[in-house]
Amino acid sequence: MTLTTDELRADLTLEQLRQLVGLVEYDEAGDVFPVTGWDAIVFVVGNATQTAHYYQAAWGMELVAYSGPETGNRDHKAFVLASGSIRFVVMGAVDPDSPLADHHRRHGDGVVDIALEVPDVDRCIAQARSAGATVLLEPEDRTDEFGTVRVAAIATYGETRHTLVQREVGGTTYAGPYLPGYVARSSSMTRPLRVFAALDHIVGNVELGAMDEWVSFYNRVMGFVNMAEFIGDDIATDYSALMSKVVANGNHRVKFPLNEPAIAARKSQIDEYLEFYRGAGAQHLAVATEDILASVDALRANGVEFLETPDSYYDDPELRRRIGEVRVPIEELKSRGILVDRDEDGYLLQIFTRPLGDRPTVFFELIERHGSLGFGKGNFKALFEAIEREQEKRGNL
Ligand code: TYF
Ligand code: FE
Repeated sequence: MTLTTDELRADLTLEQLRQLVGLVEYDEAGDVFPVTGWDAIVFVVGNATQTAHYYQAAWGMELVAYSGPETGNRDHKAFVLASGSIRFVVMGAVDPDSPLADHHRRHGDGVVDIALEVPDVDRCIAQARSAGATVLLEPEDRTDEFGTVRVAAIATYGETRHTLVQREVGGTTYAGPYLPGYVARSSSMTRPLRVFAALDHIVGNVELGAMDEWVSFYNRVMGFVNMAEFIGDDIATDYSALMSKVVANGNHRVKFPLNEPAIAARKSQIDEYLEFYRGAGAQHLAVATEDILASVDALRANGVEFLETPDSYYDDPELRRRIGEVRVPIEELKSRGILVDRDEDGYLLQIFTRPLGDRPTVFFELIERHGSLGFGKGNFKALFEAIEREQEKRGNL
């Protein structure tokens, strides 16, 4: 296997990336829609200038590129932030009549585009079209002094899209800081710690009854496979009031859990999201970190707020027995509120932030994998109870 752009961008070896996000071997020749990895996660926000500052100051990301009025883009400002193999783009309207302003009015801060890097845009679009996907942008070349990229886009759930980015065109790899139209930009901010190493998964919340349709979309259109972990009726009715299934691309670099609300007596956390996002959208972004303890300490010091885990979680003898030995004493996890889960392949440590913006919609998860390829199934009860405590405080339960 050759190095992917992800690894090159992050200066990670394939083995490091495999440990961070759980890659698997697969036969690329049989893939109808080959995906190399994540290209960028694009957010529309109310104030991109300040959001770019937040991702640097709180999360230690690095400003690498920019587009805006000074570069000839009168519609909006866009800041490109990087950390490890992760690239975020935050966009905010400058022109009051920008379509981004309308988008923000409806959805608030959120993810508009989960852009994926692919080796052959035209092949992907031909496959997507034949499988009935909505093509939002036909394949086109974009060129500047740094070279050419070929892009296209297809629609996914809600008003979310997948832009497909081919960075090697005619044997030459694009050498610019992001995409044609963007200029390199850095900032004077000091970054204390690299928190983000790689993106692990992005969860989509879809409407009641739509989960299986979207699982089928990723199967048919993009050749994604179903992963074993899911939340069925059992968990749904007991505490979470949601159902969930997970799809992944061939090598599991890109993983998409998809949630739908389950019919329950109380308003589910997914209903709350759908109400405040005004429809389906990306719910949480899980970021793989090399040291979740150091990351949580640094993030707390920078003012990032996490969901609280009650002491009873750590004192439960059943949990203690199930998780066995992990790399630190349980007290270290307890003092930080970090959750732990174990399955047949290994264990994982994880923690969830409060919603990032004003609406109770998008949030982050930090995850440190030690062999486990799962999503923390053993933590669903404790996690969903924590989310419901927050929902109750907001008056949305
Ligand atoms: O990605 C996952 O499946 C886990 C668990 O609203 C989860 O992180 C599932 C649903 C949810 C929050 C977390
Ligand atoms: Fe998750």
